[in-house]
Amino acid sequence: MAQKLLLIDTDCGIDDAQAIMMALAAPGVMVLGITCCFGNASVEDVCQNVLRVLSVCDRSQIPVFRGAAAPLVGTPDIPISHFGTDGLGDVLEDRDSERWKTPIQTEHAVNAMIRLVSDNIGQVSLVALGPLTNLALAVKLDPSFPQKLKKLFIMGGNMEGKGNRTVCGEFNFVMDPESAYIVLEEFLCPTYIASWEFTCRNKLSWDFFDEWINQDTAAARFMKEITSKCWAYSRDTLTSKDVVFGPGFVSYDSYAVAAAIDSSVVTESVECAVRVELQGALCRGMMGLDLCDKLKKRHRVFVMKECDLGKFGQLLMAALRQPCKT
Ligand SMILES: [Ca+2]
Repeated sequence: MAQKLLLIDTDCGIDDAQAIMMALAAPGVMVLGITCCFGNASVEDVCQNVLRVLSVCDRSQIPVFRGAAAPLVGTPDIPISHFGTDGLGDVLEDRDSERWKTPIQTEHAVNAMIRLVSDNIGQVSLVALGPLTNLALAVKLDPSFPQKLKKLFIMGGNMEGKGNRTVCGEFNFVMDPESAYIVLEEFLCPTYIASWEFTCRNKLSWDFFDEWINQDTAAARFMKEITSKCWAYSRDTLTSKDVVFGPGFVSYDSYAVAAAIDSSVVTESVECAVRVELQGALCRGMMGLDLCDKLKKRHRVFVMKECDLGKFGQLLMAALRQPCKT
């Protein structure tokens, strides 16, 4: 079986760490590199977080690239509370030590993205787990970049107008609406989107979470530690997800990785054109689904709707069984 080549673009918070671990654990998947973007934390913290995840999984040979530190327009509005100030729950020691700074590649993430995909034309699937700034920059630097990709998987946007960052906007898209707009207009490759509502509607139980983090592995101990003091993993704290969709464990970014690893995880999708709203006090950053073809766009994307939770749970469970014995 041919290996699946993945390139992961991330704003590594706790759920990104879960998603990256899922990709690392999947048999038949080769992660060519990980490109970093601001989002859950500063891009500097994001790079360090990725290096920590790779270290825990004994996969430090995978190159990590620093990318965009801010959105295309305006200044970054980085939350300080969701996954802690460092993005990984504010529990890890030796932040900013040379151990986590030295291994960052000197090549810029966007250049690396273009190079790695151009070296493997038609073979690389790009999985985007944060604001889409690096992707927007890539298509502006190399307009042929999207057509060199095999597939694009995005965690971001919304399909019902329900927001988590703003009234109608999902976090990744709201952090850089212009980049989300550019990507959904200019990436004409096969595109699969895990929206916020889709991930919340396919949540797992807290019982699953407890079994998951209590596995006897280095990765599970790491996950247990970084979620230990994080309010987003407290059963007692009501998040907007709980208010709208009921309580449960949602590993947001892992759905995009799961779809990239095994397409049968997604059992139903809506195929339609989409566009990101750039105006408005309530709707800036919202993704609109053009179900009636009003926009007359040629390019259609697949907006995920239903998920095989059994398969998804297995992929997630395997994610924490690392480092893998070879
Ligand atoms: Ca993310």
